[in-house]
Amino acid sequence: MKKALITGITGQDGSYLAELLLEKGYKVSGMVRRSSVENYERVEHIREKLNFVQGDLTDQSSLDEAIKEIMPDEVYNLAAQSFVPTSWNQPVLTADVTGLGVTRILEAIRKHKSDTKFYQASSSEMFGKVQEIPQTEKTSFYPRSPYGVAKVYGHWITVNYRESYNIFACSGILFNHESPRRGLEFVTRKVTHTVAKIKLGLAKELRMGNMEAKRDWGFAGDYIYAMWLMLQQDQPDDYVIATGETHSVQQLVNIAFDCVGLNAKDYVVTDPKFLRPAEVDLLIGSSEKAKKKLGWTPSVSFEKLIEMMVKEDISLLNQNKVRH
Ligand code: NAP
Ligand code: F7E
Repeated sequence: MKKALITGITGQDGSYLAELLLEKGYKVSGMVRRSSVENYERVEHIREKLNFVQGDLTDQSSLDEAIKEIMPDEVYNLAAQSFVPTSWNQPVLTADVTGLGVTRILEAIRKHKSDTKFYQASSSEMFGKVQEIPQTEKTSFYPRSPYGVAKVYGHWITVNYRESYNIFACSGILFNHESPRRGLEFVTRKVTHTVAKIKLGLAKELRMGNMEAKRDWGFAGDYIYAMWLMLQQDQPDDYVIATGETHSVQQLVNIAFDCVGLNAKDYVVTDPKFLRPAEVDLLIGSSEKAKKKLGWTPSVSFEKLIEMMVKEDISLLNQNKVRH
C-alpha cells in the first residue's frame, strides 16, 4: 500500500486529491494546522479514511516529524497562502508560507526520506505580465504579486533540489482551476454563489473588480489527476496544466447569470475595492507537453464548469448551507 502525505488537505485541491488517492488504494495522510475551530468541511465525507498530522509550513520541526512519522512514498505540497489580494496585505507571511515553506518540506524530505516523490503546486501567476502567448514550460516568469513572486521561489527551489540532491521533485504549473469547493473569495465562486443568492432573492447585486482580466479556467477534479500522473512517470519533470482557452471575467459573469435566466447588466456593480495594485491581464496555457507525456487532457468545458458551480450553490442555499 503506497503512502501519501498531502499538505493543504483541507483546501479545494487537497480534498479532491485525497479522494483520488483513496480510490487508488493509498494510505492518505494530511497535514492540518491547529485552529480554534475545526476546518474539515471539504474532507468531512472521507474524514474517517484519512490520517491527520498537525503541522505548519512555517514550522520546520513539525514538517520533520510528519515525514519521519509517515515515511511517505509521495508528498503533494498543496498548502499555501493562495489568495492573491491577501499577498499584498501580508507579503512577508505569503513569502514565508508559499515560498520558504517549500524549502522546509524539501529539507524534511532530504533529511528523512530522500526517495520520496515530491509534487510542488506551482502556478500560472508566475507568468504574470506574460512574455509569450500561449504560456508553456519554457516561457519566462514575470510575477505581478507577492504571491506570484513567492511561487517563483517555490518553483525554482523544487528544480534546485531535483538537480542538487537527485530528489524526484516535480512542479505542476497549474492555471486557474475551480469547482463547487472553491473558496468563496475567488472570482468564479464569488460570482456563482452571489448569482445563486440573487436568483433566490437573498442578494440584490454583485460587486466586482476588473471585468477585463482573462483567465484560462479549468475544473479542479481534472487538474489533481495531472498531479498524480506527474509522480507516476519514470523521470521527474515540470508541466503546464491548462485548458488552452481563455475567457474574461465579464464572460464568466454573463454565463453565470445566463444559467439562472437573469441579465448580468441588471445586477453587476463595479467596486474599486476589488481592483489590485498590479493585475495579470491575460493567461492562456499550452499543455501540449502534458498531453504528449502524461496523456492528460481536461474533460470539463468552461460553460459546464460554471453551470456545475451555479447549480451546486443553488442546491446548498436551498438547504440553508454555505460551503466555505
Ligand atoms: P486553498 O483552497 O486556498 O487551500 C490552501 C491550503 O493550504 C489549505 O488547506 C490551508 O489550510 C493550507 N495552508 C495555508 N497556510 C498554511 C500553512 N502555513 N501551513 C500549512 N497549511 C497551510 O488552495 P487550492 O486552490 O486548493 O490550491 C492548492 C495549491 O495550488 C496552493 O498551493 C495554490 O497556491 C496552488 N495553485 C492553485 C491554483 C488554483 O487555481 N486553485 C492554481 C495554481 C496553483 P487551512 O484550511 O487551515 O486554511
Ligand atoms: O481572480 C479578477 C481579478 O482571485 C481572477 C488563485 O487560485 O489562480 C488564482 O488566482 C481574476 C483577477 O484568482 C474580482 O482581478 C474581478 O484578474 O479568482 P481570482 P487569481 O488571482 O487568478 C492562480 C492560478 C493561483 O495560483 C491563485 O492561488 O478575477 N476579479 N473582480 C476578481 N477577483 C476576485 N477574487 N474578486 C473580485 O471581485
